[in-house]
Amino acid sequence: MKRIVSGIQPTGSINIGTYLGSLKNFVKLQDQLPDHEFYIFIADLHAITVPKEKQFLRQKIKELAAIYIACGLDPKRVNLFIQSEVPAHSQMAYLLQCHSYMGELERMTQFKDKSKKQEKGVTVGLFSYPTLMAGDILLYDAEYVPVGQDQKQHLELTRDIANRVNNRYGDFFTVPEPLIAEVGAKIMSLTEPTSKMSKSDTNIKSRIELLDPENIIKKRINSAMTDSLGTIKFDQEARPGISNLITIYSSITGKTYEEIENIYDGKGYKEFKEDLGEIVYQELKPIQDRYNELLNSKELTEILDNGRENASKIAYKKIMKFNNKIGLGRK
Ligand code: AQP
Repeated sequence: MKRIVSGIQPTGSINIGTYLGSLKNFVKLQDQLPDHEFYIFIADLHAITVPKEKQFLRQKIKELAAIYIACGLDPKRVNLFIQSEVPAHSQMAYLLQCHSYMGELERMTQFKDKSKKQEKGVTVGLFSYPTLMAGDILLYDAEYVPVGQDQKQHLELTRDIANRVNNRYGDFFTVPEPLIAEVGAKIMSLTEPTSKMSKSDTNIKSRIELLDPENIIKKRINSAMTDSLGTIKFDQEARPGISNLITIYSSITGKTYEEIENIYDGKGYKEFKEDLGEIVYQELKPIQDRYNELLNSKELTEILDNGRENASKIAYKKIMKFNNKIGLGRK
């Protein structure tokens, strides 16, 4: 059976960047690829690479689990689980660290960016993050990994590690391919449209969170940075602000950039932003309703228990085989 694996970190409240770049794509794929098994997880081990307060982390793990299902993941199609509840992820990360080089990890742009932002010490976990991600994927022999543009470099490293292990010990890992959403692969900050919209950006106005109320959603769109030209035209390089809003519009409605430009030909930012605020609100409203039903439900606990059982079986077998392959333990 072919497999698809992906995860999201519970590092904050999920915003429309993660939703459009990742979550919405998972939901589409589960319907488009009925012959694939899905392993989707809450990447809590990744979340602690930058230290988190205990209660905050617990809350965000639970929220993210409910959001996954509220966004339309079908628990009959998808094994949803919490990464730390399947210990093989940490074990595989260590084994892959022993098959990776300092130089290749030092080149990772996410490490360079995130380590610069750390006021206190940078953890070894932040440095070795890509080997944990490689383990997440290779444990399940995933064929495809749906990710946003920013994770492409980590996926390339995963492919390099998989090829290295395969060359050294004989074919063992499936070499995965990235699946990047055509539109929405990189949603930018609303206040600084040349940077990615991020959960941990200290400026709350930079994003719309999936659980934001109607008035906040509309306020954030209205105050999103644009430029003084006033026309609705896509030009990523020269006009990143309006282009980002057009991308959000396009990835929710499915309309092309050209169709959107035609609709707003001769109209200004005010009308465009008002419509976009309503479009985003209408997209998020049913997700919020379902989220509230799920958050403290037995249903959610059962989904996570089931996901853990199914993921553990595969992951445990793969770790045991890898230990054996490289000569660890007893035969
Ligand atoms: N702004 C974005 N546009 C498109 N895709 C995005 N993704 C994240 N932000 C955007 C994609 O969502 C998946 C899960 O991301 P993640 O939470 O595991 O990691 P991240 O990319 O580090 O997300 P953040 O929000 O920037 O988290 P923090 O602030 O904690 O570092 C990935 O596939 C990602 O590409």
